[in-house]
Amino acid sequence: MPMISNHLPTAELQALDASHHMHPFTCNAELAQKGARVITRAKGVMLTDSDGHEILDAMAGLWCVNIGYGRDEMAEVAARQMRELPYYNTFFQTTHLPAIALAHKIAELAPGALNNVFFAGSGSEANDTNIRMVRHYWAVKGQPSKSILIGRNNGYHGSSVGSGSLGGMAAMHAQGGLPIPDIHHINEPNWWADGGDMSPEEFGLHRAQELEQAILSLGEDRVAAFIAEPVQGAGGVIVAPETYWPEIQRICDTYDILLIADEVICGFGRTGEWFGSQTVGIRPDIMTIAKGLSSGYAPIGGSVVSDEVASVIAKSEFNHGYTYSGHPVAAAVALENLRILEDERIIEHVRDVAAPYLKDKWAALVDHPLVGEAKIVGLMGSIALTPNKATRAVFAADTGTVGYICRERCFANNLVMRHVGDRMIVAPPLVITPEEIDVMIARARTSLDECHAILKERGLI
Ligand code: PXG
Repeated sequence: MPMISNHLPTAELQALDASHHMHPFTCNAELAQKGARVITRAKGVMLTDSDGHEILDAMAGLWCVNIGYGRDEMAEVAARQMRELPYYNTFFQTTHLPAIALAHKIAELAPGALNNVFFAGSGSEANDTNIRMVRHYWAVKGQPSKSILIGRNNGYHGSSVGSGSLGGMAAMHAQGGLPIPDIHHINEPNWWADGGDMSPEEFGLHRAQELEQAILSLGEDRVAAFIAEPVQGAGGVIVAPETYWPEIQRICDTYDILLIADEVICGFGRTGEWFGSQTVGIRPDIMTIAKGLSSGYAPIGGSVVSDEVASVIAKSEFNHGYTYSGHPVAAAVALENLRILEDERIIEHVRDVAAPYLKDKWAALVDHPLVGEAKIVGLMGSIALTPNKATRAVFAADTGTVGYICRERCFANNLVMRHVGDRMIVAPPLVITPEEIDVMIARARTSLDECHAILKERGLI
């Protein structure tokens, strides 16, 4: 095997990568032709690649590096924990300090009666836990027929068979036999795409009431839970109209349906509160957490469970768990991350400084000829690209063609801004400063201009 190091030329690293590494959510044959961009180091909000480019990471990795890159304290805590106790399980009547302390801390931070944590290695695993836990909860309560979970089209809850089924990504359901039985989906509250002539408020109510219709048609005695992201992330940063969440909460209360808030993206400060549920004003029975829990420095996720649900689950053995549930190194790293978020008042920074500063500049992007709407909550934002703002038209080219062109311009301008279809999205590290926000917006505007010129040149607009 060759010595693989940063000192190899980029083309060689790319060839080695293409020869053995299968990338997730990627057409690997196409990538092999092009070569993956090799990221070698990172600090704060900036990535460095193998050619020495400095790239502003407006996606915080995959929406996870909340405290920013390159924090030495995190490395030190990981090394210390590896020396002291690199691994032990929590299955057979044992526990360890990092798991005890982290569960305690999460219970302190989580709202209401969400005082119990079941650890997993990722958001997908945690949502798989949730499927089994809510079904088991109703079974223990003598209502085993309550086994259906309702999710939303275009929602994202992970990529395993269970969590991918909860999600409503058509492209994922098309591969590998998803969804599993007893998962149902309702439509998402995406006013820009689907609102037609309704006002956003009318539309929000209308889409929330789809949950009530689904419960009534499936049968109240068949539905276990509803799962949704407080702000839909991977679906394109879709912010529900204000009427939506109060109605969802009412419906869950009325029909005794558990509410699962998937906080994998929204949790740990992204929306300007500790949890997105606080921002949108809901009282979930379970929250899914991952990503920002450790700021991506170690893989860890979990389900934060209400006292009521946990007390029912506690009555008998729940035959479920992962080798790495509560992994001591990951838990210690997560605890240090929470300490940094708290001590450095990073959530206050989002709420009082970064989000208000970005909000105006983000909203101003609608002045650009390609931008139809600009939505933002805390530090997660999206813009809808359109050939005609007034009619909220879509491009004649296949969905995502224009978004991809724009994303490629961003990349060329040293900005990581993603596209979901023809929406462009950002979710930078929470520590981003106003000066860095200026750089982000300037690069985004340049990229939008270049994209606009390309669309004209190719007759796509
Ligand atoms: N829930 C939500 C809301 C997520 O965003 C998961 C669960 C699954 O977490 P894990 O740790 O199993 O990946 C996610 C993950 C994208 C993208 O392209 C988003 C995610 C993952 C990969 C890609 O935006 N979100």
